[in-house]
Amino acid sequence: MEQSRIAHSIGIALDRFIKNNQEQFQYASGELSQLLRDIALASKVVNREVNKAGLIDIMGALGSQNSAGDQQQKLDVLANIRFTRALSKGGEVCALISEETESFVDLNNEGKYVIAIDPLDGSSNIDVNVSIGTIFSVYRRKSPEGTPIKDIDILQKGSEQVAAGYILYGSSTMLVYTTGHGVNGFTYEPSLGEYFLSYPDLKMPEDGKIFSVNEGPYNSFSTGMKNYISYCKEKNFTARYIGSLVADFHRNMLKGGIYIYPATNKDPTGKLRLMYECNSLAFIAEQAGGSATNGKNRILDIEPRTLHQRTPFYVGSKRMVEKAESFE
Ligand code: AHM
Ligand code: MG
Repeated sequence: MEQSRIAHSIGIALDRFIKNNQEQFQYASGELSQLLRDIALASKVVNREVNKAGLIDIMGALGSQNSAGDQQQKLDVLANIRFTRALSKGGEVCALISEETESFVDLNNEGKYVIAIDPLDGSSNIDVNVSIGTIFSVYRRKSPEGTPIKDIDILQKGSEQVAAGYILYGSSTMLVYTTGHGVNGFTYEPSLGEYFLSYPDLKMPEDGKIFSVNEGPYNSFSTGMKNYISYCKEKNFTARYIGSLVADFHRNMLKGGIYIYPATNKDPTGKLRLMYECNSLAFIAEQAGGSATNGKNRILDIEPRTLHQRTPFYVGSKRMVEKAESFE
């Protein structure tokens, strides 16, 4: 009782919160706690670099492309380096799946965990000073430690996640995560260099009035999707779309809303990546009482076949996701 009171006190530092809640983990050996601390530490370094973006010459395109053919920005590359370094040093992670690398990175250690990460999502917003984010998923490896990494370790369904979270580099920096026991949000205090609990046991409103869709490719949406957008407009819902998944998701989680990236002519299977964009947010949404589907099926039940697989994504308040699906 006392423990849970402390664990949910607003203002508790992230490190202490992780420690106090460690016994909730199914395998409470302290490694997952360390891993979360490693992610938090790397995010502070990335946060510093994001905040310096306009001051030193780290903005702008690097000129290379990532595995999906997108233009890589320098900060994407830097963030990937920071997170990879932090996660490989700790020894808890044996393999890393990243938006920025073609195949998974084998960290050649006895670590029990596999991480899927988008080190800096919303890259088109980096140069224009708009919120961006980091998204991560944590899985337990399935094959015995000390043996080579196998597909069963890497291509796990979202429902197998043991933890997931995101960092939002916004008007303030926030780290939001779940280990399957609800969702908690922490705000970064830059002068102290520490995250503090600001949103204990976050719950997404069951219904909402915000819809977040890029309507640019409207002509190539399915009839169902077009009809759902008409429905939102008839209902006088509010349209809000930043083009940064973490920011759009975070707003809808706090205020009640739906984010949709449907199939389009350009991206017939959707634009967003299952393994390091959708699964993590789907886990968080469900833990907060919301839901996430591909328009028909639960995101967390999709069997991944490839690392960079894409999927249509409907995520947000439960009733809104149900309503959107009913149009498909
Ligand atoms: P990225 O991984 O290249 O940054 O792309 C993912 C981003 C999401 O953050 C965002 O929701 C979406 O792409 C925006 O796409 P669009 O510009 O087509 O609306
Ligand atoms: Mg991304």
